[in-house]
Amino acid sequence: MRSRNLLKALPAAVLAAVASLAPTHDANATAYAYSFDDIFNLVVASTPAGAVDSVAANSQASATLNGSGVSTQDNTPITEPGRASAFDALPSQVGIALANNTFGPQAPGFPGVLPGTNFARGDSIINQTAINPLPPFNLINPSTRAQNVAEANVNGGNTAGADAGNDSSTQLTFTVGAGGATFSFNLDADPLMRVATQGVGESALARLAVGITITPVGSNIPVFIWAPDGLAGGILGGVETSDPFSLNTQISQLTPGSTQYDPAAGHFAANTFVLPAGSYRVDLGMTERVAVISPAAVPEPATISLLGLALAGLGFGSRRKKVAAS
Ligand SMILES: [Ca+2]
Ligand SMILES: [Ca+2]
Repeated sequence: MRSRNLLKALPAAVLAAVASLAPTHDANATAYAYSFDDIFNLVVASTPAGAVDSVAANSQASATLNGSGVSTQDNTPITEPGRASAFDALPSQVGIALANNTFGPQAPGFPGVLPGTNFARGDSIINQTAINPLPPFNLINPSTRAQNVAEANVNGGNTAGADAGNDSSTQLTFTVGAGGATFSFNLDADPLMRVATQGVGESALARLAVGITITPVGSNIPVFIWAPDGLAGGILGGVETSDPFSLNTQISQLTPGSTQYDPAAGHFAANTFVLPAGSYRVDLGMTERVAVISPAAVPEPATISLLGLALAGLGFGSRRKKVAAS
């Protein structure tokens, strides 16, 4: 009895001992992801010129690192007296402390990572709105600029995960008169995404999204959907006139190496078909997301083979002892 218990306990003990002594790969490997988008010169216009009934916006950011998360947002009504027409979430960050609206990548150059550092962060701001900030909320003046960043970096050699994200969204409602109206959207965009991993088993993901929808008030079925994808089409209820590259895409790195998405700034434009009389809501949204994983160190394949031999040896020994005892 005593001998059998000892034998049953041994493989686990051997496993633990060998694992603790085993050389590990990826001990200093790092996974990194960065997603940034800058939407500027955004102008919403209607023909005939109209006014909106209400406007709201939300700038928010969030980040988590190894299960510890934070989030921030700013959705103060634009009609607040004396308030500039900006919505500016404070940075959400874990493991790093950067000034509000630090949008540049923290890893140097491309491909870049930050060895020894674990952090996740998100930040966002809507600088202006496409609607005058005071009644009667006229469209067109001034234009909007919105910037979002999500960035995360985790070091290898331990179990770590991080994700960061942020959203900027603006909703406005307007009433179209008896003659109907056509809306146009013009914007410039300059995104940048980077992902890099150094070790086997690590992963890094970055993605971005930009979308505009128009939905009749009281309905949940949009009559206009536009998500620039760099291709002809990808629009419902209107016509795309400029869509030079995708604003709804992602990059990932699942083997050691790096990938970058860095188109030159481009202009995007589309307009709706004639919208009949009624009340509508416009949603303008942009999102950045990153996720990085650097798994716990694992034994080298060669070590696993040695461990297998050791366990096989133990099994062989136990059988011999049983034979000898019977
Ligand atoms: Ca901010
Ligand atoms: Ca398109």
